[in-house]
Amino acid sequence: MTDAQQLERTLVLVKPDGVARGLVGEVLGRIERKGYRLEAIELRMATRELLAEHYHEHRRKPFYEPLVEFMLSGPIIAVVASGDRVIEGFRSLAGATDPTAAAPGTIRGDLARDWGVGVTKNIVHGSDSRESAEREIALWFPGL
Ligand code: DAT
Ligand code: MG
Repeated sequence: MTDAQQLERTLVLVKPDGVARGLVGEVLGRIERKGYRLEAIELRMATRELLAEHYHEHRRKPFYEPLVEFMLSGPIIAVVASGDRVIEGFRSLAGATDPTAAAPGTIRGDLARDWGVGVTKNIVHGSDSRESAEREIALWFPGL
């Protein structure tokens, strides 16, 4: 297998808490300093329909409705980043889902905590597999 076969794209979202707190530059800077390439960036409001597709796997979970309401609470930065093993690499930069438990040095570990609303406000989303990445990129950036 050649290195070229590991070249991937991932969908990153800076969630409404990250945008509201002025952390867009911080998140994008970490992606760039790690050496990944930014392929597309857009500031936009999500819609209920888009989030229903994006979070389809979580639709029956108890946190689904609060999660969707949170994701609709303000603008989001949607990003496509590329690089070798970027899907795994960005998940590593992001840290664990629960920001209280996320390791220091990670985006969530350094910049987020439990604000009394559980683990919902954790600043970023990153695709978790090649299949999810391609599905999510097609949702947020049709035609890219
Ligand atoms: P990740 O974003 O780390 O991939 P996930 O896909 O399991 O995590 O969940 C999607 C988002 O849903 C997550 O970023 C925050 C929210 N979430 C997950 N588990 C939760 C829980 N137990 N309570 C509240 N929100 C939760
Ligand atoms: Mg996930």
